[in-house]
Amino acid sequence: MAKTPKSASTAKPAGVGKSSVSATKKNIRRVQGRPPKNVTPEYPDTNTMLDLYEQMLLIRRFEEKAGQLYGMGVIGGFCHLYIGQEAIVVGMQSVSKEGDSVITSYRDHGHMLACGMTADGVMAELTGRRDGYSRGKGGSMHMFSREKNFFGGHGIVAAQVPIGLGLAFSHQYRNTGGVSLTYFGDGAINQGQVYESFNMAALWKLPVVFVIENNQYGMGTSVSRAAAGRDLADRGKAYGIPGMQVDGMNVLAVREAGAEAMAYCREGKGPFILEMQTYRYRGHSMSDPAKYRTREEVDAMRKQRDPIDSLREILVHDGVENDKIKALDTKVKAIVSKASDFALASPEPDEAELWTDVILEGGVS
Ligand SMILES: Cc1ncc(C[n+]2csc(CCOP(=O)(O)OP(=O)(O)O)c2C)c(N)n1
Ligand SMILES: [Mg+2]
Repeated sequence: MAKTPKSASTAKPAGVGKSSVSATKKNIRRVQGRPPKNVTPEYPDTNTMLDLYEQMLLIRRFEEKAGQLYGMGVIGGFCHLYIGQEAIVVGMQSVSKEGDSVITSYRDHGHMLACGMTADGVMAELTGRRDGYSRGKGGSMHMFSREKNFFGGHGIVAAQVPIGLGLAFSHQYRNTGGVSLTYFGDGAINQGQVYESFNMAALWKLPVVFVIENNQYGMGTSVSRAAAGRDLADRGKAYGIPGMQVDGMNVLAVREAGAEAMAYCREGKGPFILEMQTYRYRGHSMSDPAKYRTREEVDAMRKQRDPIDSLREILVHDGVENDKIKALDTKVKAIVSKASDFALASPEPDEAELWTDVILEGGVS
């Protein structure tokens, strides 16, 4: 089991508030099923924690920049920010293996960066430029990378769930040993296709982790007004799929739960559900003024539960020098600033490209 970080048992650093920053069983509630033994990652060493910190910060700063560019009219169309939810994809990727596949909704920039897609390429796509991942023709919701096993980027709520199931089938059929990490929201969980996918995944014991990112809202509707039965981790019970409810604002808890879930899948036992309890700080999309909740609610989350601040406090408490942390802040700022410059210097697609890459001819290799 993960070692409890010192900061959890001593006086809490300012800003951590009531939430525990350690990955203890308090942060994870098991719904059903026994985990395989010895799969929990060790309490990470300092370098691993610095890496987690850097990755979460990269997503945060990248998204802030995207929000800024959107406000300036440089990014158009849809743009859904992931700010507040960074611990989920960073924690999951940190315990995934080469060859695992990832698929998600339209709130996808964080997933791309965590999969190793470049900030330059993602920002160029957001700004509709030729050097973007979809050559400037896809935008925020439509980027893919075969090389990094990232399968989008899907604008239709829950549409990615049966596709994620298909990716799991492919892992099993081709015997790759990989797992399909299929992310979707609390708004998607009530869709019929999700349960058809649960059924088939359980029946065929497909290696898929269904990651529910429960950020408490589907557009302007709170989960309490939309979902009967609040524990979304339970939703696989009828199919015998084990589930866990996880503190999704705590990257260490996410790692621990993710490692268990993925090990379960790799042992050929079938699917696993993780309900990540999280929060999005921004509106649903850039055009949402978010009037359906109070400023106090958002501020309380930011102050007491922020995944990046919490990890920074653990690092400081564990004796990491402030300069080392500041150097990462500077490094991340430079990556994002370079990405923005790169995007703005890239030309828009040529008119002649209007009909290219619309339909893929010759199949996927
Ligand atoms: C099938 C379908 N119905 C409705 C919409 C409109 N819509 C876009 S996002 C969204 C809310 C989804 O919320 P959730 O699954 O919680 O994801 P989050 O935005 O919170 O990440 C809705 C209803 C859509 N895109 N597709
Ligand atoms: Mg939601």
